[in-house]
Parts: sequence; C-alpha cells; structure tokens
Amino acid sequence: MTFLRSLASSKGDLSSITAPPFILSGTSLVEYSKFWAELPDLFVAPTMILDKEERALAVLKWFIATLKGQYTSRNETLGSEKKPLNPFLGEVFLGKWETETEGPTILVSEQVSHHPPVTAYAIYNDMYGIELQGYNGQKASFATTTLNVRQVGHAVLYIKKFDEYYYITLPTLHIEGLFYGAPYVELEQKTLIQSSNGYRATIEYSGKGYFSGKKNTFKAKFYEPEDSNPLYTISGQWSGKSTIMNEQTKNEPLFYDATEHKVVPLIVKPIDQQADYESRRAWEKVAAAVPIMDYDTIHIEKSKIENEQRELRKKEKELGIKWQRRYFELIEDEGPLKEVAELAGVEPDEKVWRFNREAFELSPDSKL
Ligand code: HCR
Repeated sequence: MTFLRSLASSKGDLSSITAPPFILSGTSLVEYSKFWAELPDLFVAPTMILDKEERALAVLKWFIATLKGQYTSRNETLGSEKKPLNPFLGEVFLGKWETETEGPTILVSEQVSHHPPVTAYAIYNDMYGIELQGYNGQKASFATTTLNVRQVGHAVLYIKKFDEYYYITLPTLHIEGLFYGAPYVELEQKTLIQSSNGYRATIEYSGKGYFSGKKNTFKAKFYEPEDSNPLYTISGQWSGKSTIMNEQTKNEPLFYDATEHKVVPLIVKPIDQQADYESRRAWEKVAAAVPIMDYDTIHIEKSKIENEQRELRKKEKELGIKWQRRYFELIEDEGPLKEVAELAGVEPDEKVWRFNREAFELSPDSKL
C-alpha cells in the first residue's frame, strides 16, 4: 500500500518512485536501448531487399520483433516487471553484437538528461549500412492501481544503400498487476512507422479482450504511398505469433513467431575495463545488492552516486558551465527527418538528440 501511495504521488516523474526491494532491478534504464537490436539478423534484413514494399514490411517485422524484449524480458528473466535504476547524467552503456553473418552491430546509449530523464542511443552495422538513432523519456500518471506511461521521443532507422529513413513513434504502455505485487507491461494506443519512400504502417495495441482473449495483441495496417486502404493487415500477439493477411487475396500466412527467435547476447566489456561513467561499473555494488535484497547497501551506494551528481551540478552552477554530453548533441532538425515526420503527420520535435559518431570514434570507448 505504501508503494501504491508513492506511485500515486509520483506526479509523472518515474525516477521519484520508491519501489519495495522485490520490485527493484539492478539494471539501469540506460541499458534498455539494447532491446532494439537483440535480433541482429532482423535488424539488417531490410538492407538486402530491393523491392520498396518488401523492404518496408521487413522493417515492420523487425519492429514487431523488438517488442518482446523491450516489454516482457524482465517478466521472463526476473519473474515480473521491475523498477530499473535511474541513470545519472552522462551515464553510458556500450556494447556490440557479433555474429558470423551480420558481423559487428554497435550500441552506444547515453543518459543525456536527468530532469526530465532522457536516454539517447545509436545502433549501427556498417557491414550492412544500417543505423538506428533515437531517444526516449517517460511521462507517468497513476489511476487507481494502474501506472500509465507515455513515451516521449522517437526512433529513426536509416538504410544507407537506398538513402531511406523510417520514422518510428513509441508506444504508450501501462503497468498492470501492481496491486498483487506482480507488475507487468501491456501496450496500448498506436505507433506509426513512416518511410521516406511513402510506405507506412500503423500498429494498434491491446491487452486481453479487445482484439482477442489473448494478452499483448496488436493489429497493424500496412499502406502503400498515398493510399488510405491497407495492402496488408498483420495481427496476432507481439510476444507470440502473428499472421499477415493480403487484403486482396485474403491469404493469411504466418508473419512472425516471437517464440521461435533467439536473442543474440550483447557483448559488454568486463567491468574492470570499463570507465567510471559506464553503467555496469558505476552501479556494480547496487546491482550486486539487489538480488540478495541488501537494502542498506542499495541505499548507501545509490546515495553515493546521487550525492556525487549533486556536487557536480553545484560545481557547474558555480562555474557557469553546462554538462557536456559525450556522444549526442541536441540540434534543430532541418534535415530529411523533419520531412519524414511531416509525411507521417507527426509534429516534429523542435530539437532532437542526434549521435555524434565522430566524437564516439575518437574516444577510447569505441574500442569495444
Ligand atoms: C516504464 C518502465 C521504464 C521505461 C521502460 C521503457 C519505456 C524504456 C525505453 C525502452 O525502449 C522500452 C521500455 C520498456 C519498459 O517496459 C519500460 C519500463 C517498464 C517499467 C518501468 C517503470 C519505471 C517501473 C515502475 C515500477 C513498477 C515495476 C511498478
């Protein structure tokens, strides 16, 4: 009950929630960017497809495939959804996936704002010429026993060979099962994937009961440029099976089976080789204390990090300087992305966080 009351008074700021030890995770939110590319084969697949329509469908398949990791992986590995650690400003999470067929896919994730919390990320595979960039924050509200979370930000996928962009909006979610101490995520409302080639998809989410009796359901409509009648309807469970129906032939083969696909583990440098601002190194003691519910250590170690951060901000204020982000910069977006956002009918953000690849490559952090 104390926890539910703390949620009710959190006023939209998820970082102010004090969760009971059994709901805490030892993983920082800055790590969550990895869920975009845990299936590197699907991530690079669109680069090999010459047909625009087929390529846009491959992007949609990759996106649907990321949802299971993004929203159910804590349930699967830890038994229920958990409260991640609040990243500190400048916290960085780096890693790579390395497979024989796809080669290296690099992940750079950085906490670029603390109040409000915002994580920016870039994921790229040079062998295939594909890059995902994005940033996200969360706005929360509490209703009776449900925590509603709206995601702020977007992701953009770029395919070099075709000079093609895909603008991706992020789903709204809510946390169910709080009253029973067994929280889990359900997605709601819509997301949109708009390609600069004109193809677009809208994905509508629902929990048990609306589209079917199953949890994690979705219905995606896939459109060709400037047409309001869908070419295909893809439906099913994003954490399970989905089918694709051709609206002309009414043929409905399997689209994707999330239970069949195995994630590729991300390779992260051993902690003793990481810099102090790297997530797993900075949170090492807290992460070790979480599974054994050593609440004193969690509190002491978290407070150390928070106090250091307070001191840093104080010094910056005294010196009249601002924290220099490591690998991302906030820029006014006048480029092709603005056009794709407009094509999508989405109000483009005035300023967007973009990856400074040069800064990353010049830094020792790029030796992964
Ligand atoms: C809402 C959430 C923190 C944010 C997490 C996000 C939205 C972060 C970006 C990722 O790309 C996708 C993603 C997946 C997570 O499902 C989502 C988290 C789920 C729970 C967590 C809350 C802050 C935890 C509140 C405490 C609970 C468990 C009661």
